[in-house]
Amino acid sequence: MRRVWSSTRSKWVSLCLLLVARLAAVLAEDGNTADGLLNNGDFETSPSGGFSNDGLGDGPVTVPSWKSNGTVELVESGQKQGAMFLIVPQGTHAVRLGNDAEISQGAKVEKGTLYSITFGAARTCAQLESLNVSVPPASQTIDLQTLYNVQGWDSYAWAFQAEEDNVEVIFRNPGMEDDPTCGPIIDDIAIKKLFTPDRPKDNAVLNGDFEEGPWMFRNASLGVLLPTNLDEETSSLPGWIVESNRAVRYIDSYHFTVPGGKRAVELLSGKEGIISQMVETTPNKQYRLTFSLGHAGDSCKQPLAVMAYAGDQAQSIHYTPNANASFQTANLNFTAKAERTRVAFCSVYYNTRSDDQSSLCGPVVDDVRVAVSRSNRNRLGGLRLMFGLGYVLCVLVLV
Ligand SMILES: [Ca+2]
Ligand SMILES: [Ca+2]
Repeated sequence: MRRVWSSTRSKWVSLCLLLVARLAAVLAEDGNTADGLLNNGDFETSPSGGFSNDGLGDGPVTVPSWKSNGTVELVESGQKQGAMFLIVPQGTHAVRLGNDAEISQGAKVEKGTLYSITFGAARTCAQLESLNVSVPPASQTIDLQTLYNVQGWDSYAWAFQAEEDNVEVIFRNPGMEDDPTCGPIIDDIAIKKLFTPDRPKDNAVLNGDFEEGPWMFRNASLGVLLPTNLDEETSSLPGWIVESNRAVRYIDSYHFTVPGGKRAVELLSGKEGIISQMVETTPNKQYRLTFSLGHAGDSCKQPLAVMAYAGDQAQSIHYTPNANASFQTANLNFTAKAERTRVAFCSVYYNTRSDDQSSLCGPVVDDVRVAVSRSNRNRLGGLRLMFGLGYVLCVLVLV
């Protein structure tokens, strides 16, 4: 009896040991920073001495999980600066960066992999406010001048290719204002590992359905702005670049109307917000660009229209409101002139929301496809049929 018990126990012990070993292996393999909020990325963790309510601190404050340098201040919702209420994008706390101040946090990533950082930012009192986000050596300064919505803050995304396994995510205010406390407020900082989807067989467009993109918080309802990014290798929206000086908005189906799947792009600010992609084509072949054109369900004032570009063709297409559908399918035929053809979209108008009269909005684009046009295929099919018939005839004649 005792022997049976002891053998059962030893079996359990070995099973437990195996499980522990497996768990340790899994943890060692995957110690990488998980997708989502960085440690205390929402700045809601209380510092050891508690949140101080007295506004300006003396020198750097301790922000749990972050290293800080310069005038960094934890701000609280309801806090005022002069007559102005400070904006806290999410929850009740956020961080403000004074002149040349920065905060940083280490992240474990995979060398050679593309990541996107999503963060919320609001302006305070500076005239030319901007925010530098970097994962050295990659760095980008994002202009916070344009207010895209009346909430007073926005979410932005920025992507980088990891050059090391351990990187430092840094946010810095590059500004130099007379009032050192005038600087951007940041909040809700998240990271996401990006995948470049495979190019479908019958579509030359990569990520044409926009399903792969930056981190979006499930409870955040403003979408994520994609600022200027000319490098297709490091785009938060794999395959696409934002080639204009203003941003386009990445939207989700939880808070907006999206033609297909869970994600799409809302074009803002007329020709100042352009997304584009270079697609592979065969010169002199005829192609058809097809896409979904719709509204985002955000009370955007009509009319909505896009300018679609494919090679040397350009066409403006108006969205026709239809009670039964939130989008329509549009297309544009073109003949490829080179092995790479530029496909691009921008809004024809400067639209704003009808409820607040000032938040920027615009037409929604989704499910972008570039395929050899049917007439071309039919012609090819016809040629093939002719050759086939000719071959059969030849064989018959010879026999
Ligand atoms: Ca917060
Ligand atoms: Ca989609």
